Amino acid sequence: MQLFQTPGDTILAKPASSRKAPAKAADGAENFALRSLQEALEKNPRFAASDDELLKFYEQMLLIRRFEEKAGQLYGLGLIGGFCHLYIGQEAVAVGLQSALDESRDSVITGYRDHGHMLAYGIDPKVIMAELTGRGAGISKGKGGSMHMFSVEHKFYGGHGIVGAQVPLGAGLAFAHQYREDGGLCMAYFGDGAANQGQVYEAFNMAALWNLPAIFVVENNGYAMGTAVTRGSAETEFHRRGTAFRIPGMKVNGMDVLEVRAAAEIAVAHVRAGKGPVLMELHTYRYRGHSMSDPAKYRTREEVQEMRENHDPIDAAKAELLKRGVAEERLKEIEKQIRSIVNESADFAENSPEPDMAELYTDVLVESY
Ligand SMILES: Cc1ncc(C[n+]2csc(CCOP(=O)(O)OP(=O)(O)O)c2C)c(N)n1
Repeated sequence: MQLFQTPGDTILAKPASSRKAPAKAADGAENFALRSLQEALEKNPRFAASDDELLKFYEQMLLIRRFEEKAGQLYGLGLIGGFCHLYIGQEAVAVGLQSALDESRDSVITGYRDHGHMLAYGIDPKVIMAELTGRGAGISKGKGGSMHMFSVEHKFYGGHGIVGAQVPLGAGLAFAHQYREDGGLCMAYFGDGAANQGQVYEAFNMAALWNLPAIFVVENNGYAMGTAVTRGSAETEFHRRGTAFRIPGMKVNGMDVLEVRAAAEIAVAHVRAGKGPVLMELHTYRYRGHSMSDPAKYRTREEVQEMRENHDPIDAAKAELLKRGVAEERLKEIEKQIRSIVNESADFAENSPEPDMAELYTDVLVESY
């Protein structure tokens, strides 16, 4: 059985440059407009990172990985309640894409699998962990938990538990950037499952019609909870789903942080030039269950193992750094520093008080309307 198009399949097996271009449609010019960004990526499929830049990506991905592992442990200990969706395996997506954004003006919005996007946007791990454990010092004052984190200061607009809701909200954020003429764009992430929601296409239509500065990102991790992409989607090439709205698409290997960054630069340049929205499909994989309560009966252990062993984005970055001659000692030092940042965030969270009772009624709508 063909599982889905990510693991071990064409996109991960071959670099973007060697992928076969589809036949040109009769309306060549229009087809080119929709494929022009993909073609630009195929010409230069990997970002030419300096050693320091690659080290930074490695460090950020490792921070997300270790943070998420710690969150998984705290969940097991009963210190985190409610839902918790881990991002382990998908780190290269948030790190590669957001490294191309300008944190001072660009906004980011995503679904419930949100910790990695916050860490990639420079948000303090302490306030994220405090939120996960329901403490008053948390980024949403301990009242939002894993799925509902938010920081206007960091232009991070959630953290949304309603599948797909972040897409029209993201279009709204993009509209605000355009209206205020602040030069920013909105990056709106959603999953392959969310991509089948009607509201996504209403948002695409408006975004294209109004030429909004939006980058829509499908994180195609192969599954919507326990439903494999091929079981739930008639069109599994998600990057093509903007075609009806004349939104150019890009298909990217989300397990290679340098390809992700190269793709991000192309998309950002397009949007900043006022050419309207872009739709990116990032092929990726989540190693853990959908949430912490996932029986994982829909895939084999071997499939997960194959991805971990042969396509891991952090291992790949590490191998590349070593190949470039970066000393192993330096990588070990980074690993050590990250462990201590993550441990500090867990200690901070565990030692922080729960929200004050008075907080029950703040930031909550209590009147009838
Ligand atoms: C409107 C709505 N419908 C259903 C759900 C239940 N639900 C939560 S996650 C999920 C699957 C989403 O999968 P995908 O978009 O692929 O994202 P992933 O979890 O893989 O990151 C569903 C159906 C929900 N939260 N909201």
